[in-house]
Amino acid sequence: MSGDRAAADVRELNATRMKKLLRPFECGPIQLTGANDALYERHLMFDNVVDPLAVGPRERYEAVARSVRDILSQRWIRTEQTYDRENPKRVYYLSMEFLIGRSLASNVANLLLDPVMRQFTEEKGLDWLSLLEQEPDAGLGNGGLGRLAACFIESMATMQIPAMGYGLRYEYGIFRQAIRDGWQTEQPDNWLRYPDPWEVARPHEEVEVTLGCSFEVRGGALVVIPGEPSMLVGLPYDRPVVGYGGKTVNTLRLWAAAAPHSFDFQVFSAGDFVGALAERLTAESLTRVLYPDDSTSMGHGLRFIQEYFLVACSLADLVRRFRRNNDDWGVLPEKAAIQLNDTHPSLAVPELMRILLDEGRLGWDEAWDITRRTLAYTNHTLLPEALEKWPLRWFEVLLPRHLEIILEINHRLLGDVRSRFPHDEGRVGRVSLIEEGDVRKIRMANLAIVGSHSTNGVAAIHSNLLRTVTVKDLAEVFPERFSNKTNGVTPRRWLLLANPALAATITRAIGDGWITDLSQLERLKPLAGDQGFLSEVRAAKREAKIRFAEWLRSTSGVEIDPGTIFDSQVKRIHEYKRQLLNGLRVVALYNRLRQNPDLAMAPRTFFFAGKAAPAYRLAKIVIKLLNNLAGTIDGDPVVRGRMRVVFLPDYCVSLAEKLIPASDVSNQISTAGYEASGTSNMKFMMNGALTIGTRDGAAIEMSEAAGEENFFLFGLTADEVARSQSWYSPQWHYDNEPETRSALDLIFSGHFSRYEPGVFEPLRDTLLMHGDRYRHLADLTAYLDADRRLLELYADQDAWTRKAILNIAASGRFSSDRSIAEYAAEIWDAKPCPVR
Ligand code: 26W
Repeated sequence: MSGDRAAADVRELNATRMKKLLRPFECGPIQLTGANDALYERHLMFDNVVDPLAVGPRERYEAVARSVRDILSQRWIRTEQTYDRENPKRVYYLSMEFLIGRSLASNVANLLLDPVMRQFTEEKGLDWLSLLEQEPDAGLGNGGLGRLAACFIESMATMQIPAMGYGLRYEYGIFRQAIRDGWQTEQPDNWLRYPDPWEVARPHEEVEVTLGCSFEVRGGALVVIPGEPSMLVGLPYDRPVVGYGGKTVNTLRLWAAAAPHSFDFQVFSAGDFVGALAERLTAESLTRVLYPDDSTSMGHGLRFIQEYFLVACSLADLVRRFRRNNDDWGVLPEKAAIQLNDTHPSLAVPELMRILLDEGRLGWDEAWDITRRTLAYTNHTLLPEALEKWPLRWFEVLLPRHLEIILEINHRLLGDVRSRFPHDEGRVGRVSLIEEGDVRKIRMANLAIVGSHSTNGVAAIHSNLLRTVTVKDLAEVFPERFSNKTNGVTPRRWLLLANPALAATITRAIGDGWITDLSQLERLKPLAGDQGFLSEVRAAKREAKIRFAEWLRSTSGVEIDPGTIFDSQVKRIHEYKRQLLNGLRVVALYNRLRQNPDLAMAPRTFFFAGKAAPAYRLAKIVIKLLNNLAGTIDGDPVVRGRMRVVFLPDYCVSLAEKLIPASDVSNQISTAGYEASGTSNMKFMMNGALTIGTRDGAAIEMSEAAGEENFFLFGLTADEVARSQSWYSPQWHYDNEPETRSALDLIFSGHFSRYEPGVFEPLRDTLLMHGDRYRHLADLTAYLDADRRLLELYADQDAWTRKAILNIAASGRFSSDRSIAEYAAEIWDAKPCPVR
């Protein structure tokens, strides 16, 4: 059989498998028996030991959540029993972040309990929406990578794949952002202050983790005591992951660090009882807080230990489960697929080797073969400063055995490369797991690629750049390992739950099959010409906008007009995402209105939301600028009613769920080649927003799916950006483009910072003085041009809505069910295991 033929067969097989995985299943409602009747009252009274009439809203939320958990617990147990009995290949998704947000509404919806809940809350006189607001977001992630993990585990449960998420139970999630005088301030996110009804501690499944040294946290800094091996305990806390239809309830297992029970108080017989207890606190401090950096690897020792802790706990746990049902180590790759969410858990490579070599007593070659066939790696960023590299010295102190293994892997790798690419020492240096220099470092991406059978990027352009630029030399050594898996988002949370009006409109038109088979949205395409459907979709958007305006008014007092265009950019604040470019657009439009108050321009509300890493100075100045734009423009009578700028503080999953359905315009304006995929772009598209953006990340595939004529694309391509070093001159744009110049002049004249002279000077420096790596000014004119086209279209409401419908209809590919079907068929070889 020819190679082409074989590849075609594999593709066909994968396609059939994927069809099976995606097949919608029949799912009847959960039976509510008499036993469930009084669940709520019982929880209210016995959990709180209080007169049910005297409880507050938090207790009511907890009692409702616990009742829902009671209802799903049988399915949860049954799910694990089924897996245990049938011993299928399991998928383990290892991630330092799971940005899951709230659970009550999504669990109720996925259990198909909505009608029951409606009746129940009515009977009890409860207000469902305010009940939901009682639940804090589980903000166990920074941004896209963490939210992707949350969408993926939901899809895997819906598709009945025997999967488990492994992460850390941070006591404090991503900080809460408040804006003071326009500046970001950070507050601790104490999301576990009250007992969390969704988590179940599993003390009998705790695991032990050994480190090559002891450590303490003093004044927030890590103090390592070398040469004194120490032990930590990982306590699992399980959270249910309810699949749509409620048939499968998988588990998200989060590890909390603790000191061992056998903690040696004898050592402190000198009488330092209090000191000994303080040490216990040190162990617990390991999972205290999520590192709030996305896209810079800051090299904190505590983060390094966190990463090892996640890996050690999760592998010990899954290996223990594997050994219960299998006594041959050799079948591990047939029973477990471990997906590494970025390099953060890539210590899994030496850890699995250590287990197989030292505990399994296997030889190197067999251990290596098993390790590689079990592990797979997903890359989420090309930014060089985000690629993790840990000092070799840290391995010497903390993980000496792992270092030994890594050095042996490297020795064999370099030997191989030398024999396959003779006289190419440059390549040898670049593929090496070790970066030489003053401080020798381990390149975690190289380790993950070499130690696994699969490396994927998260959108077509990203996977190509990864393979042909970022890790080119390694990709030429192992070309067959590289593939693309374009991201997706769960339509249950991001359409069904977040946008009830549009979801109902869609269901009326094409039935509800789309909920588990989003490709069915294609059937909306012909309806883009149907006047009745057009007005229904328009009404749904209007409803979402009113709902959002109402929520904003009641929670913050800010009044916005649902009659204006809602134009949003929501995501982490980062130079490459170019919120600053959007700010320049806003200033340019503001200038147009100031110069010509009679200008016909549809009134617009510009929304911004997003957090900056606390140490990212420039990103914080961008937040300050956006807030000052809001303040000045709001106070300017000339533009009143024509444009507003609103910075929504504390961007989180729950805010996204409210704003995205209400948005008309989605800004996806990263410097081309920098945004690996983006996922909010997909959520906006599903919710009928039109995208104005650059040809970057998954937006490229989105525009291909919808047709470029239904997108507002502009700006440099990734190729052009890559080759722009030679010609890019910010000063040229300033000198030759009147709108660019007047926008910059207005900002640096102090118009938006009357009492804060010089606050924005650092922005002038990055935009004009230092060659601006992110090419803001190269794209501003094109952005304004695309914006003009967008406003023209908006003037024709039917034409606008038609394009919105064509976008919705083309968004089916961007369901995380499709992504997961691809991972399952092409990386994991995992199949559904229906719960019986
Ligand atoms: C070590 C510090 C650190 C922490 C997080 C470095 C890098 C990260 C992530 C890789 C950043 C991230 O969230 N990347 C985003 O991943 C999404 C899911 O694949 C993509 O959609 C986004 O484009 C990408 O920026």
